Amino acid sequence: MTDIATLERDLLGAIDSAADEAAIEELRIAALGKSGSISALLKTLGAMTPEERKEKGPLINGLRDRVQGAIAARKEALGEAALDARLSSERVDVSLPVQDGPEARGRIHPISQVIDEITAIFGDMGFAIAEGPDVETDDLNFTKLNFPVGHPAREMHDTFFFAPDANGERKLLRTHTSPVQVRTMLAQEPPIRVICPGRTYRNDSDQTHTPMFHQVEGLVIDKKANLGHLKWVLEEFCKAFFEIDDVKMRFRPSFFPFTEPSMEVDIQCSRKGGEIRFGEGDDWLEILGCGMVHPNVLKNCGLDPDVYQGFAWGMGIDRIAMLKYGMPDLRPFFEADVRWLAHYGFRPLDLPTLTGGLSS
Ligand code: 2NL
Repeated sequence: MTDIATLERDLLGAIDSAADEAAIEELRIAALGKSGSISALLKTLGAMTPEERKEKGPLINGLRDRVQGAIAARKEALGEAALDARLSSERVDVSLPVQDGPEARGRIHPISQVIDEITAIFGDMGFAIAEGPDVETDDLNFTKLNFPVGHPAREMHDTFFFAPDANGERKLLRTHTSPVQVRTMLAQEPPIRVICPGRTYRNDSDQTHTPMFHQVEGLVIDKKANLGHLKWVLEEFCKAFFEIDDVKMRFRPSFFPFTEPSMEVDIQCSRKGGEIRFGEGDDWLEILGCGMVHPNVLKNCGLDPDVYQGFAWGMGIDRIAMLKYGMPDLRPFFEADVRWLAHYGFRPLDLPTLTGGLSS
């Protein structure tokens, strides 16, 4: 057997038994690479006599062609085998049940849920949503709202104050969301219809009060906005929010510095066995405060009280969330306990809408 024939037999044998694509590549380099065995043979052609070259040339070139062909064929076969192996090991079983994603495990906090519900109801009545900063000026939180400096009503809104800045101004954590409505009146022309949900703060901490809580306030300013409109808006809200067909409401005289007249509002309820139901029975439960915007507030916000009038109301979100969803204690609202949230939370994709149901 010639050297060339021996080399061919050895190479084809090795190619045939190469186990994977890496092994075949190693063989290709060893035979056809720059310093490969076939490349070395090809190089010898240059030093041969023409007769010798005529004889050996076709033999060496034939060897190269057959080895190249064998490598290509083996590579293809190994590639197909590798793909087959991957396809069978990575097969997807489409009959398996879908695994729960984060949207199925996560929960919406009842306060966020109630804000979404309130937004859906007032949005449907044509109200816009306004938001403002938690850190406010004394002017927007108190003075513009007709709490004069030194007035005792300020004491009921004791809050957290920041150190005075270079101008001696002491910023504070807002005690209600009313400054957002003040900002709205200062920024846009009536007619105004806004609701302002958000975090509020007071220096209060006991069984029924947390230093941070949530409020939603509403404001309507127009030339002829009146108390009848206020009563209708609140009645429609209560029916929609508590998901009842009808409800009696009671408006009792009260006092707020920023409204005149001012009222506290109770809704009809029954209390049987510790369970409160709305829209039935002959008991009452206070749920909000409201009134006609005080002329001083209109003036302070750049509106002429002889041209414009309006009404406003405010309520505690945490409290009405507890009432609607039967939660007995306020404190777990802010404890970030996932077990509580798993029990009282809402599914993220069940967005409250008037047509689809607020709380279902
Ligand atoms: C309550 C009572 C109330 C308002 C808030 C308001 C805002 C402006 C002008 C006039 Cl800018 N009024 N807000 C009015 C009446 C009552 O809240 O008991 N909240 C928990």
